[in-house]
Amino acid sequence: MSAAHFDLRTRLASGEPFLFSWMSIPSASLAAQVARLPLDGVCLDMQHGMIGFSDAGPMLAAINAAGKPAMVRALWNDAATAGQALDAGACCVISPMVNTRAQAEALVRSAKYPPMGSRSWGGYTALQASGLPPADYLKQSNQMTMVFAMVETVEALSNLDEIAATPGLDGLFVGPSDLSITLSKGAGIDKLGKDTLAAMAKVSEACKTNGLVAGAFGGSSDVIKAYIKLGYTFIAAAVDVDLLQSGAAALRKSLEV
Ligand code: 3PY
Ligand code: MG
Repeated sequence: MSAAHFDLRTRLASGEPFLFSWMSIPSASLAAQVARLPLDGVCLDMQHGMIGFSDAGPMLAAINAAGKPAMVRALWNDAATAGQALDAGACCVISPMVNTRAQAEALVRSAKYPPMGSRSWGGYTALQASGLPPADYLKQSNQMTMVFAMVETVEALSNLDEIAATPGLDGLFVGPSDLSITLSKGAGIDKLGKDTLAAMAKVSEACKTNGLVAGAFGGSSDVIKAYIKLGYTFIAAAVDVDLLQSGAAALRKSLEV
């Protein structure tokens, strides 16, 4: 593995919680700053953030230049997005709304080179950043990059064992907001609700059984602590806009007399 590439797989294999920031604002300058926060990596949210692909390229470069792992939450589980994010220098793709084994298999196909999948060749940026000759990059890339399927619906829960056993998948990533919305049939969002936590315990167990990394969107310290207790280690800790808001609120409060 080249020195230029952050070895996320080995870091996650340690089992130590990996807490990363989650960006919604499309700015390479801000990404460079966020990468230097005391968190373990940066994920660009291309689903609900305002980040398009032409924003993501320079943002991924800025994060990689800071020596932090750069990740992408894709817009959707389509055939193109995972390969495109990996080509642009992400070391990990998190794909939303993976509800069936067939969708999980399609995700692996788009993110992994043969024989594991059918990712198309052409990772100009990632190849250059890896510092590897093309033949070595081809051989090592499936190992150097990781792919997570988001489990965030009742349908995905009902197919959990088949999804978790998908060859080539590296982890599951729970979206607790969508999960609690579908569990409650739209009644509300409850990231620490009894049903949400019970479902998340099952996902964590399925990860253990299948040698996958258990990931989830946290967002606040009480939620992060609860998910770590359930065995989750790959956790989105905070969103850029929330960090700005909470920093300003804390400053304002500290100035109250
Ligand atoms: C969810 O909680 O549904 C997510 O997708 C996290 O952003
Ligand atoms: Mg979601």
